[in-house]
Amino acid sequence: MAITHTKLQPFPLSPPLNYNAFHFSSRSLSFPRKLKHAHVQKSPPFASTLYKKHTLLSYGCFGISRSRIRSSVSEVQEEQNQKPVVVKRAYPFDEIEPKWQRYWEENRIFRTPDDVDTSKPKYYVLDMFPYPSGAGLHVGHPLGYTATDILARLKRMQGYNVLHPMGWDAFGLPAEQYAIETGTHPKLTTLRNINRFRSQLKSLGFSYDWDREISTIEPNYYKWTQWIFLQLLKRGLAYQAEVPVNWCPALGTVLANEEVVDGVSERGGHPVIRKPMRQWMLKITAYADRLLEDLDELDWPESIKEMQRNWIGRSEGAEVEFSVLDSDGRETNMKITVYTTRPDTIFGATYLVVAPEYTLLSSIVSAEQRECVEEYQDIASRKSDLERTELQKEKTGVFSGCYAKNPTSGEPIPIWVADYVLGSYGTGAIMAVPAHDARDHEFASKFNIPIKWVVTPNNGSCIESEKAYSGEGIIINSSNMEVGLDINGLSSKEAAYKVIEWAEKTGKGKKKVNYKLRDWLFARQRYWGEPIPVIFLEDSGENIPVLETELPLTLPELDDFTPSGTGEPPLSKAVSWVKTIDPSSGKPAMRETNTMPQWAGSCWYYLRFMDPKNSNALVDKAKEKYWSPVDVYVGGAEHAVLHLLYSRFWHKVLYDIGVVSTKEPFKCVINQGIILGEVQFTAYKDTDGNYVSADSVDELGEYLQEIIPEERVVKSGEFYVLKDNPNIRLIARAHKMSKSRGNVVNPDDVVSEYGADSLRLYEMFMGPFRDSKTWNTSGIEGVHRFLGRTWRLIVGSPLHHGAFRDGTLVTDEEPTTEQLRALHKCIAKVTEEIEGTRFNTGISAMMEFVNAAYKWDKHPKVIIEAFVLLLSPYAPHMAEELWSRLGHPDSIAYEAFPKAEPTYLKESTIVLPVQINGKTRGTIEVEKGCSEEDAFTLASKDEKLSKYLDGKPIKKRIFVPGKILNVILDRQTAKVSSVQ
Ligand code: ANZ
Repeated sequence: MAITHTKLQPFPLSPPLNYNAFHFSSRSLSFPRKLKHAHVQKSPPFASTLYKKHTLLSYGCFGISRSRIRSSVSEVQEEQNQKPVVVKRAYPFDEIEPKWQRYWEENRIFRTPDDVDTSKPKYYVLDMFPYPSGAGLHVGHPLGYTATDILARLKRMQGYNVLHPMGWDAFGLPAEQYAIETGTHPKLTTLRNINRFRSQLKSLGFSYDWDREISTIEPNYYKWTQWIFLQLLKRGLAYQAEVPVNWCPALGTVLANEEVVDGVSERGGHPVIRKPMRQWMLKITAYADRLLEDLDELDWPESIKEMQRNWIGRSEGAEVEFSVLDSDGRETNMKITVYTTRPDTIFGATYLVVAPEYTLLSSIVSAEQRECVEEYQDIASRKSDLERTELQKEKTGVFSGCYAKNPTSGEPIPIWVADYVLGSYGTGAIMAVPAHDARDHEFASKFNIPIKWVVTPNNGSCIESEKAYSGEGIIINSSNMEVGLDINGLSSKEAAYKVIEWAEKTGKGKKKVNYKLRDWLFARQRYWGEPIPVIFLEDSGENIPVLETELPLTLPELDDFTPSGTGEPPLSKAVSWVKTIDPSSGKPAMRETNTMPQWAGSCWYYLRFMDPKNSNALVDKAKEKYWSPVDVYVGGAEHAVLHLLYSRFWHKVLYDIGVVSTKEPFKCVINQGIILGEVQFTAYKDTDGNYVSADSVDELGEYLQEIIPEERVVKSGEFYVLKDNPNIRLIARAHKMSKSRGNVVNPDDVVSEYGADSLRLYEMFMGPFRDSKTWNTSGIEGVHRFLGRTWRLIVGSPLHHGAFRDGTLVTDEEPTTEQLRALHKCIAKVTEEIEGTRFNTGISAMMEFVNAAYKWDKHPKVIIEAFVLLLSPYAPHMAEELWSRLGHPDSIAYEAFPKAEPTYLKESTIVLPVQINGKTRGTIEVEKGCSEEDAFTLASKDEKLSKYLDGKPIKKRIFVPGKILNVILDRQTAKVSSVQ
């Protein structure tokens, strides 16, 4: 954990709290000038940042008050002997929040009944469940969780049955690595982390149904993960294959991709090679078309859909055979089949390339070239596919020593081995057309291979250039009547069609659809994962599924989690567990020692939440039918591809076998933006130590950089400059929060300082939900003040001893039309904005309402009650407290959400410009049908306009109803009267 969580207790809160300090009204009160640096020094790092920020507070933010006010957050007792700071709160959130959290828990307020209730519509709102890491919650977590919580609370109040659950994606590498380092069982670490996460989430007041909590590491959960695996196995969708893995000889273990950095192990920096190993694979490719087609119906961000389409990577083309030639140039019966998406360019194929791992390579390579080909293969085995296919990387390759025949031109062409061709895509071999493919062009230019132009753009230009022309066009140089093929003059499309037709007729090839999507490697050489429920007979090696009745197959206890050193997974050390008997034949057998990848448990957890305790089925049919699909699924964009694709795949398999009733699991997916750390300011200095303005820093000069504390910075126009030297412009940057930068904000600290409602409100107010935003502590202070102001509006100012009166200040009066208008405008806006997931503007509407309400003498109960209902999804603790003070014995959570009445939404006033002697001097707000006389009376009372009108004789008034009031003063009379 980056920041130690220490409450500000060294500076005790003297009971009872003196809330008087939080009055907004007093203009004369100023913020204590010198901040308590005693505190800054003694307090934990987070607290010190908060306190430093007070010097920069912009009190007028969020339209609350323009007047300078005394800190509503903290007051500093300034004394010469530097007495400790007393932290004060804008309202007693520290009493309210635990109280209501306890109430919700004890009364299980958010429990979704087990039985299906079809009398009401349903709403299933889901968060991507977290991996309970040792670092605890990050402020990024509550961003998505607050949004879903607001939606859940709104929908409950709108009469829906809401499913809003939480659980843990709890298998994973960090716990296992920690176990290897310390010998602590991963389960212990994981459970400890889960407990911490749970209590942190509870402290934020999220309305989860905790009775439905699930964890992927619990046998009664992974029983069903294993069950799904068996169904995949039964349908031929799980199979074994030799697949290259990241093998680290020095560590004697297989590494996950994330443990390999630049070809070496993250731990120890040892070389890692790609080595084929027996692995379980899942045939996701069998679902490629459906995964692609069904994307169209989903209400997901277009960017994610596009990423999924690219990942699936469907391409249409052809497979064409090229015969390998012997040393005399005669065709042998060896063939190389290439995959191409541009059969129209086939006459331009001047060489073939096979991937270094191409299976036939050793049988075609010439004796002279064998050694250098093998050396090349060895080097390529250490590179990842990504490194190999990077466009910018210089192309490498070796000649195989042999040739093939271009089946269309009849010409012999060399066969090269190059790592820009991947063994795992298409056929692992390509026909290279350097004139029309950039990679081939670069390669051919480097190795002096002929380049033959066969496509010309429609306008006939740009041919034989320095670069490949990869567009479509008109075919040239592409005719050979000996083989019966002439495509000259055809368009690329027509030519491609004709080449495929010719290849199919002559038996030289066929049309082919290819996918980038690979089958899913489903085995890990790890301890901390779900055991794969398969045994192998000792005599034949045949694999036999574990009987469904024997599930769950639980993970055996193990004390030693270190890798075996042979590549065998750690589970192979559990000898008595591994050795077993096949129940049907009675033969000795060995259990599978690979485990499932972390993705497995998260593939279907949303289904288990519908029926978490069912021991007879993964999910009850009626429950699934009622709750499916998930209505809104919120999480980070980092899961845009794999998690969402894998769970869609499993869901479709479950659909095919009748376990689920919908084709897709998640109707709507929303990605929250990331939260970056506070903006950091950097100044440049020259070698003499003088500041240099950032705009005059050139790349040639040598500069030192200095981080400038926020209190030394001011904004000047669009830029940030040094306060004491505004000519020096600074660089302002926000970085991703990370331990190493020390800019991680711990939500616990924010909660103890400002309360959960303030954190929730702030995270929603930071900016549009989907955008990236920067953390800014003074922003929390702003929303905290808003909550304090709301509290005082309804409950009143603190009594002389600092406590608050019971009940509220509301009256039983009938509301005025003005009050009803303000309220219904707010209802309409808040509802619309929550439903459109524009939570920030929903808050602005509530702030506007509170501002307006402060101007009223009386606060009728009906108006205030409706406002408290509106506030409740955002700031549920405060809303519960106010609701109960308003005399309601039950929780606010299931009260009807207010509905806006259209009659009060019509704008009844207009803003009328007022001119004096033809010059616009101000505006007045008037009723729509207002008369000239009323408009004039209002204008003369207006503070600004009255200066111009006051006592002066008027020559003429020009009034255009609804448009303008122009007052012409009688200068003549005015002069005379002033002389008299
Ligand atoms: C000849 C050609 C001519 C190509 C031309 C392209 C342009 P997508 O769309 O991604 O499927 N290719 C085929 N298999 C490959 C492999 N295993 N590794 C690397 N490249 C491979 O791309 C298909 C195109 O990528 C194929 O079409 C092939 O090059 C190359 F003007 O064939 B083409």
